Amino acid sequence: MNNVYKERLEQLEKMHHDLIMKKNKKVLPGNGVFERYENPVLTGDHAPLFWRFDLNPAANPALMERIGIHAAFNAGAIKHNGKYLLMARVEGSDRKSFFAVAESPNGIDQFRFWDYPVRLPQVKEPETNVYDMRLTRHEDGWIYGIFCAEHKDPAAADGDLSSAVAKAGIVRTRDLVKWERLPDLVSRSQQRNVVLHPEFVNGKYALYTRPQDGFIDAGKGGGIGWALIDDITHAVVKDEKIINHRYYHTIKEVKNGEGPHPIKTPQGWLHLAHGVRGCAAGLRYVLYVYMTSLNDPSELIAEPAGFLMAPEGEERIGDVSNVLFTNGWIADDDGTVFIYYASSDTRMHVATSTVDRLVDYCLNTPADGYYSDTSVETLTDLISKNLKYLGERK
Ligand code: M1P
Repeated sequence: MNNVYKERLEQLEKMHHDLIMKKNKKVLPGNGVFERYENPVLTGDHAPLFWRFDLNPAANPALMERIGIHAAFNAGAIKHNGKYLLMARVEGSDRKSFFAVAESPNGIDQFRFWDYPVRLPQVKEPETNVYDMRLTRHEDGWIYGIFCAEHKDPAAADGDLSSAVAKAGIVRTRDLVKWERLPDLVSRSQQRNVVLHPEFVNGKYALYTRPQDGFIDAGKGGGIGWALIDDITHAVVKDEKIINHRYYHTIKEVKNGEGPHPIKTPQGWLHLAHGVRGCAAGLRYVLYVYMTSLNDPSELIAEPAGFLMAPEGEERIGDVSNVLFTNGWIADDDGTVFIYYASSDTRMHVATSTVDRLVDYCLNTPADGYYSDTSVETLTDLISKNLKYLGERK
């Protein structure tokens, strides 16, 4: 073993160890609805050294990186056997993404990848790329993963090497190690951001969908859809209705999509989603919440105006800048909610809140009035109530 190899290995091992063991702290005072944390929880650099380097000194005397792991983002999340697990979208420098589980004892730091990435069982026509898995522990006893399975568009014109088709791939597992692949979701439109509701509804499986005319563009489609499925082992979207719409001049005018599956609360189902608007800098992705009825999870009962979270500081910059995206959150038994979100298609972060605070935010934050004048009216109302209150205190 030469000195270069030895020194580099020591440095790399120390850096990797320090990164994983770095304590994460809340950024306070925050806005009272949730707290951000100082450090990202998962990045490409969290990938084990034995994924990236050939560690045999005879084969790799300069200890060069052989396989670049570029990013870890858009992670599904689940608590399993007392551990906080992220099902990350890991992207190599070859641009392919794949899934890998990272585990933490506390949900806010020390995320460490399991030794091997997930080897998804393949279907007859294997997809080129896979990403953005939502995990659902369903009342049928299985843990399901629904993800985007992307293929080259068979109808693309000659020379068009970008057009793609998005389908929803479906897998299930009991232990997050052994996976069973079910047939892809059959749907008339392109589907990304498909999420399984955790309970049966009228005896059927229920999916949140996102029907689009194109791979990127919603076209005449878009909105968060809702579809009941007779048989999850041969899932077909027969009827689909939009339960959360896009609107002109809002944070979700271009498109939106369900995040992780909703959390059941005494006041209703609490949903986390992403909304997209266009601007001179391109698309801007933010996170928002809404609630639906316990009796009918497809009935909207509350939606605060605007975003819950938008990119801030270093979150604004990355492979696809100005993007926050979420497909994972964990509601703990004590009511803590761990919101896992990715910034700019590059890294994962956590924010914490509670079920009570998020429900309060949903039910007591004014809804969008869709006009500047209604925004001023809402603001004026709060200002006058506050000034009266402050005056009475004097
Ligand atoms: O690049 C931002 C996001 O773009 C897509 O989002 P949507 O499904 O709303 O079109 C997805 O590719 C997502 O992975 C990505 O983070």
